[in-house]
Amino acid sequence: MKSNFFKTHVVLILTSACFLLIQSCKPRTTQSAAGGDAAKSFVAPGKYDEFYNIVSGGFNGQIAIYGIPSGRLFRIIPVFSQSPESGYGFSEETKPMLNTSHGFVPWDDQHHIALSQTKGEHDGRWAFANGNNTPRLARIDLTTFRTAEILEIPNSAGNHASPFITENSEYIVAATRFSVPFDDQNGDVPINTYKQNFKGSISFVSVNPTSGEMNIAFQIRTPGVNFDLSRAGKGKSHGWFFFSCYNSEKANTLLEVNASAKDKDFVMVVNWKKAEEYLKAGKAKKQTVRYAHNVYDEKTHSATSVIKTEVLVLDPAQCPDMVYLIPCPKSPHGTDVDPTGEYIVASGKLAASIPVFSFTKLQKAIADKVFDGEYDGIPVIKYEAALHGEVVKPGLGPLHTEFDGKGNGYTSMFVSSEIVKWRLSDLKVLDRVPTYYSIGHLSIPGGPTAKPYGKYMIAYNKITKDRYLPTGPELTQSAQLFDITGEKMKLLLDFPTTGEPHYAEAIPASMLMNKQKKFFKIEENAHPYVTKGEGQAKVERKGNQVHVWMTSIRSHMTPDNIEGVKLGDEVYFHVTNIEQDWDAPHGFAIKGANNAEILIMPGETQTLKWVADRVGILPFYCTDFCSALHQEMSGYLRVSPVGSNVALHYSTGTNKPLVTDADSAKVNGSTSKVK
Ligand code: RUQ
Ligand code: CUA
Repeated sequence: MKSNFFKTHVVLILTSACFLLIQSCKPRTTQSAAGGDAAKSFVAPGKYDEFYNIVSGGFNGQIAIYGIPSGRLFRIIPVFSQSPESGYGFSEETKPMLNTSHGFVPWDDQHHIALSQTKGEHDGRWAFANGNNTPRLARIDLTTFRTAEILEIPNSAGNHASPFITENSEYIVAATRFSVPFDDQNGDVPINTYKQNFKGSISFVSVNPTSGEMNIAFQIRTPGVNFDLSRAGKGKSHGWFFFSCYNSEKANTLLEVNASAKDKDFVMVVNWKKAEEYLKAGKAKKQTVRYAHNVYDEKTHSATSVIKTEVLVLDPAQCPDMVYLIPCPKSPHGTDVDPTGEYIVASGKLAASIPVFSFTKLQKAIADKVFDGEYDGIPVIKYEAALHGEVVKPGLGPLHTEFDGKGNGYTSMFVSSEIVKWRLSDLKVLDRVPTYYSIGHLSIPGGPTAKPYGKYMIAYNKITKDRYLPTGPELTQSAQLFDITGEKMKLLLDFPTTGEPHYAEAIPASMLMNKQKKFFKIEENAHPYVTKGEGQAKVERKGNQVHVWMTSIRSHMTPDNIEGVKLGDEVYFHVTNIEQDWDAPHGFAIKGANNAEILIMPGETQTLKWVADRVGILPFYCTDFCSALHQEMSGYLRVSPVGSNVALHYSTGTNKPLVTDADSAKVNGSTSKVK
């Protein structure tokens, strides 16, 4: 993002130098922004925040949860990236979550968040997230704050315009950033045959209203443009989707210049109700593809990964009245729909104004066929015919717009480092406030819904220069909190963020805090290696695999002495946390573990695979400070040479006498057992 924009900036300087000379793009100094309002962002110790802020992590592939207005960080949810902290992506149960048609892909680049909606408002059930690198969508369960599902997207290369959601969570979309040859085509073609061979795709992913499970309902094959962002229509524009696209030039090299050649790119308008009709009428073609669908089951506490092989593709050429284009100035980035569904705001990164389209006018233009020719067979609506008007001289580098529900839009300006507030009705600029520095996305709680909660606005900045204590070559990214209750926006607080946030949503604390999962019921645990009580703990050998059925409870593990493991054995520690209490996780780690530790929630079973790489005594212990005797929560594993006659033996609480290896089979004690 950063480097792209620096390049963009260079192009901008080259192409519109005089424009830049009259408009200062330098942010004002830190001094002039000093202030903030401690009282308004202060959440007293022991008090709760008003909102959960669910923030994308960018290149860390995770999601972070902050409190608003305090800016306090509560949790990092591993989504597309492995987490050594929890064992996500390392434990045997969670590894399948990161399976793809490319194999195990343990990281991604996570840009956008969409919260589930009912009737255009947040319903507090799920958060959806995109993986921009290896095209994927994730669903996070907001009762556990954990990743519940990951779906790979075929015919796609860079899932950037995603996940945007319809007002009843009918669909989330995934539109490809890079056009490429489709998965069933021979992709071994010269890159300079882009114009003939490269195609774009938009996936409509259905969301099961009860379980939340995602499935690719259909895809639309599009001209070979780059999709950037999108928004669903709402209210009067329900049934429609809007996508910004750039590189209508179909350049395949030096895009910074070649994809900015034309005066206008497009907003692609999709009538998805129409698409559903075509689908029903059998107009979609079945295409052979390969993509992974990974689901985590909270009963077996395990994920499964299934490779799917078919997708339904609609071709706009065979489906009239399904797709239209509206010309849009200069490489549009965000395309945002206001709470009423009437206005569609498209932000051309290189444009000097912000066009605002009217859904009513758009419908009329379509009905009257006020077209300006075609692009790859898709009708292009006359710019003026769909235009409500332009916000004139808003600033430089408009990216994204959010709404306060009171008739105003707030647009982030990357190049001039500011947020500009303007009125939807007459497009008048009302206020501007500097950001520190180079803002990307911004978020107003409920901003993308039909009923924004307003009150706060959060800016997510790419660059912080002089705002924080420096930390070597890389400085922190950060967010800034503004009060938007008055006519003028007011800076309240700076807070550093983890990763590089792109989009975020915020939802009232009251919608989530009372429905949090406190623990998993042990009697419902259907894990194949569950141990429901200490009496069931055991160790069994299967060839060179040793399976340990282990329990954890404050403050010991059962078994805690294990002997008879041989060099080279694969040991699977299946640890069940048998606590039935809120916030009582236990960890498990063993010396030399070359994957991670695991963190096991109450009532849950997780498995750590470990290979005995040396002869000796290897301690294991709990990594989560769980009680006054947490340091005592530990055990020993003995590894003997291959061919040794030490029998497999496990015990807890048995202070067995010194025995010879040959004698070990005769050992007796309360829970001492020999296999
Ligand atoms: S983008 S900073 Cu990846 Cu959403 Cu605009
Ligand atoms: Cu369990 Cu520390």
